Amino acid sequence: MRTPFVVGNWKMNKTAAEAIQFVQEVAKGLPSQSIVESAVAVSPLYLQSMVTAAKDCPLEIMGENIFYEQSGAYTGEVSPQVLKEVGANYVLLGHSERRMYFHESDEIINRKVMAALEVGLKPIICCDETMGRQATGDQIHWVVSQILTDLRGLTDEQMKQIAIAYEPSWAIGTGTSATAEQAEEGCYLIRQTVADIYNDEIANEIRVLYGGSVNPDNIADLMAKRDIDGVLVGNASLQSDSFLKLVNYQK
Ligand code: G2H
Repeated sequence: MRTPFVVGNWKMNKTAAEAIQFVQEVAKGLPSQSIVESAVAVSPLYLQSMVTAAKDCPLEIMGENIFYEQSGAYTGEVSPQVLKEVGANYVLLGHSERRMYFHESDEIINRKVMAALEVGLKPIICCDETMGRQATGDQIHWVVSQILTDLRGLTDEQMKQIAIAYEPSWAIGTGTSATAEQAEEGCYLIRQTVADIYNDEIANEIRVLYGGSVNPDNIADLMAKRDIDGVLVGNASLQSDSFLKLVNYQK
């Protein structure tokens, strides 16, 4: 039984004051015994303050990115061990915006996955897909080749610490989500790839998320699909009332 996972991704939005206000509002509306796990990926500048503000509520505050070394002469980078030290348990890796604007390759993402696991941070690895690949049949090659490299060298035990998010680039921030069927197809492909590389036990245990214009109106249809265990949400995670609706999608 995989625990449903609703993950917000704020990207480079919100001030420090707005971030604390969000936690206070969400803490009032988040059930303490929810069967849905919730997290929000935020700027490292105020992550620690948010962790402190969220100490009595089950909301996980997580990172949006890390570097692949723990410390050293890497000006401006975020250390995995420090992110863990200040209270993050999860980190997003390989988001399509990291791939597009910062030229992150799958080799780099793989090094980041290893660095996260080394300090007990659980990675949510994003796998993107550009427009048209589903229609041309190139989707399988595209998704599988990312997964093969991103997961290179991970042991069975390490695999149980990760989640993978399927995020078609054409659905990101556009307001046009993939249909539930398209999203299921991508998530199923990822799970099958994990089964092929590892085994059915790991493939059945690992959480696969869908991301791309998820909102309170379409989340229930997406979450009803067999291979979609969670969602990664940008715009609709920014406001506390919308985020709470996402977490309470079953009601
Ligand atoms: C995809 C998603 C969050 P949005 O990037 O990762 O953003 O929900 O705004 O499409």
